[in-house]
Amino acid sequence: MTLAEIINIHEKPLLELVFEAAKVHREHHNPREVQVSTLLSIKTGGCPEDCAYCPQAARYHTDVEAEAMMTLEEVKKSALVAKANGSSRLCMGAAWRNIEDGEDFDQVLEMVKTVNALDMEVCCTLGMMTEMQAKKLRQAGLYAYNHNIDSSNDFYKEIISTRTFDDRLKTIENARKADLTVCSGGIIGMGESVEDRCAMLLTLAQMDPQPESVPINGLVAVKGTPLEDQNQIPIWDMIRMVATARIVMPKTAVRLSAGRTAMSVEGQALCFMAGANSIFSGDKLLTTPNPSRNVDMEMFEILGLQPMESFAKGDRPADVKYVYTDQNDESKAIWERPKHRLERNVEYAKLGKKRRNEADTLKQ
Ligand code: SAM
Ligand code: DTB
Ligand code: SF4
Repeated sequence: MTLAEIINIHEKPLLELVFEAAKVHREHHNPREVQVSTLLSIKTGGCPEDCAYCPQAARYHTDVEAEAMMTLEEVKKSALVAKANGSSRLCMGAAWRNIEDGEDFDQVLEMVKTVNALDMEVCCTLGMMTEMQAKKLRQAGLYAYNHNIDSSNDFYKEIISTRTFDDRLKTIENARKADLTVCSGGIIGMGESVEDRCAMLLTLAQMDPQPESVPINGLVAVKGTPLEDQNQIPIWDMIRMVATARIVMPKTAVRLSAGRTAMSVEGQALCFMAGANSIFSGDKLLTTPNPSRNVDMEMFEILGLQPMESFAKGDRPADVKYVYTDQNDESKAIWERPKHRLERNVEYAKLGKKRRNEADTLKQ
């Protein structure tokens, strides 16, 4: 597969593209079933990275405050609610650059065990991860690891400077070495070109094996981030992206992810037609709004869709043979720490501070 081939697919007349994607979808999936995941932010805000889209980056002045990690009890309660509401997967997110061994990680391992025991698929998105950390998560019962490549290798440098595209690929490799399923996708609407979008799909499609799930996020432009003024992407862009992902990754679960509050039911219907077969459910993503469960259930009813059972695509993680401890950890990672160097973000952070100072003065 080449970039030119993917661009060719992406640029087909829209209805031909949707029709072709719908055919591929029906060959590999039950078109009535949609996998439903619930997101849970177990550690919100205060992140040291400079991802230009992210409301949780400490350096931007958004409404998100840094919070302490959730307790095991809180996680269990949220998981039970998610399960009762028809979610087959709980995805726990932390605003970390990478996993650090220690108390917090041990607590996450307990969370994973607890949710796995509820017969739910457990997914985590905790930033960069070593092979040993991945194996410990797997041993605790983790089913999937989410780590997005976010955009093309080229455009990545425009939105994040505190880590590299290759760092992202390395973590995905580590998840694979631990026998975890991989969830990796990206965001559209950050100012990238069609070529960047297709290059992102090419990187994902060339992974061997291809990711089991690929989230396609429409940028949620959050006030206080450098991307706050980005225009909402037209629904047609989302449909094209979903359809192209479906054609180049026929077996993957293509997840219609962030940005659904701005999409009509008709728009989402075309995305499902074009091969989307997963969503995030619940009125909150990690920190931003998402359609409520009732709104989504009404949409499912209208479209004749139903939520998928847990582990429909694979076995529940069985007990693994080995016990991974720090003693047998030969893979301690020293992640590269490129300097923060995105001029636009530096300027923006300054502007944010100025704005905050102005607001503070007004309050006095
Ligand atoms: N800190 C970890 C990391 O970066 O991998 C995990 C959490 S991070 C919030 C997970 C993903 O959420 C990001 O990779 C990005 O694709 C997505 N995301 C974050 N902010 C977003 C926004 N404003 N709009 C759309 N997607 C967003
Ligand atoms: C993914 O691709 N999208 C989800 C999940 N994986 C972790 C996160 C979307 C976050 C949107 C912004 C927020 O709510 O903070
Ligand atoms: Fe941190 Fe992840 Fe947000 Fe980047 S996307 S600022 S790494 S929480």
